[in-house]
Amino acid sequence: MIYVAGHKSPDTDSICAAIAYAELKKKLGQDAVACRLGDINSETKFILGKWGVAIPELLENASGKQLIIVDHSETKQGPTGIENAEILEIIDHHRIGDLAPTDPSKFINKKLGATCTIIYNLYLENNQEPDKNVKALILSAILSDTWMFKSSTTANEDRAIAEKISQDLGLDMEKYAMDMFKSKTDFHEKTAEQIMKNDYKIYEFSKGKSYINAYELVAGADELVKRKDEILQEMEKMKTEYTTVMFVIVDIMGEKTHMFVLSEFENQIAQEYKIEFKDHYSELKGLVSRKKQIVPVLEKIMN
Ligand SMILES: [Mn+2]
Repeated sequence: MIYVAGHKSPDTDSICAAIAYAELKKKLGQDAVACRLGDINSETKFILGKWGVAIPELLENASGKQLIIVDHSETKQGPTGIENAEILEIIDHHRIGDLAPTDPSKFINKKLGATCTIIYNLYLENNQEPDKNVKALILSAILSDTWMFKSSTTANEDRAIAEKISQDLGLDMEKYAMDMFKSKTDFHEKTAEQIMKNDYKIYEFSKGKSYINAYELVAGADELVKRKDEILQEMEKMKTEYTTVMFVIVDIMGEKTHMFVLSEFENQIAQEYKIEFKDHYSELKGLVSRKKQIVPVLEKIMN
C-alpha cells in the first residue's frame, strides 16, 4: 500500500492533492490511499462535505511504509517515522526542503499556485481524466491556495485549469470561491477576547508599548467589523497595559483594510495614513501589511 500525505496542520491543497493523487494512482492500477497528518480545517471540511468525499485517514506513523509526499518536502512537516519510510515520490510547489525520493527523478517541483495544478497535469500526462468530485477538489485547492488568483504565487496555468474545471462542472466559480472562503471564517465562534489574541505582536517604542493584532480574512471581513462595540470594549481593557492598541482586519477579496485604534497618538496615526477615525475606526484602501506599513508608521510617531 502506498500512502499519499501532505503536510502537518493540513490546508485544503494538502488534503485535496493527497486525495487526487491517490485516485490517479488507483486509476493506474496501484494500491494507494490518501491520508492526513492532523485535523482538517473548516474550509476543507466544507469542500469534502459539498462534494461527498470522505475525510482521509489519519496517518499516525509512517515508519516502514511507502510514502508519496505532496505539498512540501520537509522532514519537520512530515509524519512521525518519516526517517524510516520509503519516499517514492514528492510533488510540490514550495521551496525545496530536506526530503528527497529514493529515485531523484520522482521529485516534481513547479512554481505554480497549487500542488493540485501539478496533479491535474499529471492526469493529462497519463491520459486519465479525474472523476467529477476529484475535479472539484482540484478546483477548490487552486482557488484556496491562490486566494482566487489574487495571490502573487498565481500562474496562468492555475487560472486556466480552474476555469476549465468550472466549465466542466457548470459551476459559477466566483460564487463557489466566496462560499468556500466564508466557510473558513472562524470568528463567529470566537469571543472578542479570543479575536484580539488572534495574531498579535507587541512592540516596545520609546513612547510606550504597542499591541498590534492583525486578522487576515479572505472573505467576511464586513461581518467582523459589525462586532465593533465588543472589539472596542476589549481593546479598552488592554489600554491599561499598552499606550497604543491597534486591530487591523485585512480584507483580501475586498482589497481593503479596516483599522481600529485606541491611542493617545490617534491623530498622528490618522495624519500618517491620511484617514479620519470615527469612533476609533477607519477604513483604508488596499491590503496593509503590519510589517511593511504599520510598524514603520508607529515607529516614526512613537520613537
Ligand atoms: Mn499548496
